[in-house]
Amino acid sequence: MDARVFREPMIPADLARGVRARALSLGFDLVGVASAGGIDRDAAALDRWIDRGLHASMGWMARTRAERKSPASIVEDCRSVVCVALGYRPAAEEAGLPAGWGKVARYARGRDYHRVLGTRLRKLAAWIEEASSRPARAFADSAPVLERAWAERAGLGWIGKSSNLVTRTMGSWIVLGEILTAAEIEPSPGPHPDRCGSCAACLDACPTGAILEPGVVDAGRCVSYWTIEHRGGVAEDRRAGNGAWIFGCDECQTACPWNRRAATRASADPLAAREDLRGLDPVEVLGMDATAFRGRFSGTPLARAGRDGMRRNACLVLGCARGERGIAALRGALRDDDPVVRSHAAWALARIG
Ligand code: B12
Ligand code: SF4
Ligand code: SF4
Repeated sequence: MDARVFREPMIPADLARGVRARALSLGFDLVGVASAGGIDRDAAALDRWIDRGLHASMGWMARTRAERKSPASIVEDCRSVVCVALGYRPAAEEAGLPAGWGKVARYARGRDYHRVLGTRLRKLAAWIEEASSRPARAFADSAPVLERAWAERAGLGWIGKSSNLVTRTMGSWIVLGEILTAAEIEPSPGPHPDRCGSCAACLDACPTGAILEPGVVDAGRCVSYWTIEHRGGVAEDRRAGNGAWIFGCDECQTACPWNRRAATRASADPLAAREDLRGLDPVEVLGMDATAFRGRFSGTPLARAGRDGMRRNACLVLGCARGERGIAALRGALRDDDPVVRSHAAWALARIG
C-alpha cells in the first residue's frame, strides 16, 4: 500500500492498515490509534495531580497543563493520535553489581530513546502526511502530551496502579511515542481493559511510599524524580530513601508480575543495554571531569542529569551504602566547585560516620 500511487487521500480504514504495517516495519513493537478527544478521566487526574503539588519542582508540568489536555493545541484540527511503543527488556538475565555500586534504571542503559523513537516516528509521520494530505507531527516525550493516557486509549496497554503503562506482551518495560495528526484514521479497539486486578505489588515495593494511591505518584517522594529531573539539592528527608539508585528507579516495575513474563529484546536492538551502564561505580562518577562525563554518557538518557547532578547522585549512593570505600573521594568533594556536590558529600560523610 504505497501512498504515492494514490491520487486521493486514503480512507480512514486504509490509513489505519498502512500506519500499522509501516510502524511494525520501522521496528516498533506495538502500535495503535486513538481518536483525539475524550480523555476526561486523565485530564481531571492531571488537574488533581498538579493542584495537590505532586509535580514537585517540575513547573513545566503546571505551565503546560492546558496543552496536555488538548492535542488540538499542538496540531491544529488534530483528529487522531497514533501511539507506538518500543520495548527494552534486556535479553540476558542480570548478574548482581559489585557492593556499593549505583543502579541505573533499565530504560537508560542504552541509546537515548527520544532519538531512537523520534527518527522512526518522523518517517511514519511523513508517510501519514503523504497518504492523507493532512499534517502529522511526531513526539517522544518531547511535547506536552499525556502519553500514557493516549496509549491506553489506542489499546496498547492499561495504566497500572504504578501509573506506568503496562502491556500484556512487554509489561511496562516500554517507552512511548506518538504522532498527532489532522488525518482521520480508524481508531484501534480501546481503551485497553485494566489487568491489575487485586494486585498491589508496586505499591508495596516502592521504597519511599511514592505511590500514594493506585495510579497516583507523588514526584516529591519518587527516587526517579530526585535522581533524574530535580536540579539542585535533594531534600534532606529524601536522601536516606534513595538507596543504591544513581539514575532513575525501577522498583515498582521489577515488582510487577506482568514484567516477569515480558518479552525480551535481542542484543542488536536499538535500545540494547550497554554493559558499562548496567551499574556505575559512584567513586568513579564523583571523580569525572567534563570530558570523562561526555565520553561516557553523551547520547544516553544519563546526560539529562548533567555532570553535577550525577555527582550529587553518586554522593547519595555512597551515603546510603555507608561503606568506607567512598570516604577519600567524598573528602575530596568537600572542596568541589559545585555547592550541591559539596553539601551532599558532607551529608554522605556524616552518614558514614
Ligand atoms: C513527569 C514524568 C515523570 C515524573 C512523574 C511521574 C508520573 N507518574 O507522572 C517522574 C520524574 C517521577 C517520572 C518517573 C518515571 N518515568 Co516518566 N514521565 C513523565 C512525563 C514527562 C509526564 C507524565 C505525566 O503526564 N504525569 C502526570 C500524571 C497526572 O499522570 P500519570 O502519573 O501518568 O497518571 C495517570 C493515571 O493516574 C491515570 N488515572 C486516572 N485515574 C486513574 C485511576 C486508576 C485506578 C489508575 C490506575 C490510573 C488513573 O490518569 C493520569 C493521566 O493519564 C511522561 C512523558 C509524557 N509526556 O507523558 C514520562 C513517562 C510517563 N515516563 C516514563 C518512564 C519510563 C518513567 C520511569 C519508569 C523512569 C525510571 N525507570 O526511573 C519512572 C516511573 C515512575 C512512575 N511510577 O511513574 C515513560 C513511561 C512508560 C510506561 N511504560 O508507562 C513516559 C511515558 C516517557 C516515555 N515517552 O516513554 N516520570
Ligand atoms: S520509580 Fe521508584 S520511587 Fe518512584 S514510584 Fe516507582 S518504585 Fe517508587
Ligand atoms: S505491580 Fe500489580 S498493581 Fe502494580 S502495575 Fe503491575 S499488575 Fe498493576
